[in-house]
Amino acid sequence: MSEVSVIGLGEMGQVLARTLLESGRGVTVWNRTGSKAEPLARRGAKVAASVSEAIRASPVTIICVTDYEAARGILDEEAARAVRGKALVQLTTGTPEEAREGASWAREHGADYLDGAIAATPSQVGRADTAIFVSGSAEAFGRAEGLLQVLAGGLSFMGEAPGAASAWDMAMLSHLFGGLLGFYHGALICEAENIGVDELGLAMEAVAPVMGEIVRHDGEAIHKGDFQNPEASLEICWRSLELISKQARESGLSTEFPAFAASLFKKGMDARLGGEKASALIKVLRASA
Ligand code: FVH
Repeated sequence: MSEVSVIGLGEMGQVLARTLLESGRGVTVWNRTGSKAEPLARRGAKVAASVSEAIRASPVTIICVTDYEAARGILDEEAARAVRGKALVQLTTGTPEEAREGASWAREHGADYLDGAIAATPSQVGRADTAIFVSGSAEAFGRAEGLLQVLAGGLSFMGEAPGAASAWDMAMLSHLFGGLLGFYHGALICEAENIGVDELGLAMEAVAPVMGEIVRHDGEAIHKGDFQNPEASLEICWRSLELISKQARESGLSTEFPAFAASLFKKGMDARLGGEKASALIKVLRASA
């Protein structure tokens, strides 16, 4: 028996398996394209001939493949028989609904199910400050906690609702990609003004805690529904976005990102929210859901 099996050896799965091996755990691996298991076998991993063999090899199995469709395809009838009494940790990115479906499938086949999200890139796995969110069966968490802690010092159990970890993941990814789109547009501005984009990246890292405070204040305002007495009104933010659009036109840059953001804030202006906090834009977004 191994201590843990890892199914899916893409960029992320490779690192998960390697990190567990390096921590001295006994690891069994399986991947659709078998050649990806070879570097891990050289480091001491056992290579299973099938998914069900991998699941049978350990009390805990971690799955990390492209998406839930791939995961559903992998978990065939033979795998369904193998999971009885095992803990299954699904680290494939998916929606809360997919996590709930995964939990039902596991319950139906007698497995303890944990759904999780890795809030890191492969090179960040194994660090004390790396975050993995998991939710679902407390029993499965008890069995997998020590292993997951090896992968991410910032491991958090978000409760027994199977969809909770995915909801956290989707919400944080929404912020990440929104921010990255803004950063890529910022890169265009830097290029137009002969500023190194690497310098912009460094500057953004330095101001991240202050920016994080703004996000925290917005979270509190939205949670309480209190949008009065703004430090930065929705109108002033809209004006800034209009300026970014103007700069893009002046410099012959793409206006796609600032025009999109400004158009959303303009809806806030039209809804007479200009004098409220910028986070009052949530009212517009809720209304157009
Ligand atoms: N890479 C990252 O930075 C992110 C960080 C946050 C979390 N994600 C999620 O992790 C999942 C896997 O991502 P990945 O980066 O490892 O993805 P790939 O390198 O493309 O590897 C994909 C693996 O999935 C296997 N696979 C795909 N389809 C099937 C299938 N139908 N049947 C069996 N296996 C399948 C693929 O196998 P192969 O192509 O090597 O045979 C790889 O093992 C993902 O949810 C991210 O959102 C990573």
